[in-house]
Amino acid sequence: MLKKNIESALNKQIRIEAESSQTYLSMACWAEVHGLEGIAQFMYTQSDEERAHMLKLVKYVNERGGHATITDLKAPKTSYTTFKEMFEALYSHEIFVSESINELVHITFEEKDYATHNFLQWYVSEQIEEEATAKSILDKINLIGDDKGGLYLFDRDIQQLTVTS
Ligand code: OFO
Repeated sequence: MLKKNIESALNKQIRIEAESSQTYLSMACWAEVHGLEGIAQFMYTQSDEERAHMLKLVKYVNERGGHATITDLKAPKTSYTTFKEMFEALYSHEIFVSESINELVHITFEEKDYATHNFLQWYVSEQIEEEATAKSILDKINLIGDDKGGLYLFDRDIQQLTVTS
């Protein structure tokens, strides 16, 4: 049985994952209307992954005798000035999510809830991967700068990333 404070911390994370999914969906739309199919596909996939992260938490809370609560969400930003700005937002969002997961892990440790502590290790590893991906994309975008041809090629490259991951 989940303790109340763990249940509410997990519910907070459910909301964060849902908001992440919406944020990446919104980025996908912005990329798509700007003609960058590869980037759009990458963001659609990210959005689906975040929804899967949310569902995994939902199931866990309900299975452990808690109640996963589905709430309204903060509306994501709908447009960006540049692709660089969008990928910076992606990277800082993933850092924010990692901090939130760390905080959650900390609470489970303090409460001696080792089952939840163990469950959350999957998220810890996932965040290492997601931060690394976001950082390497941002590094590439920084190299490209304002070069339109570079962005075109990058859009093709990122499509491979979506297909192979
Ligand atoms: Fe990338 O946020 Fe989920 O875990």
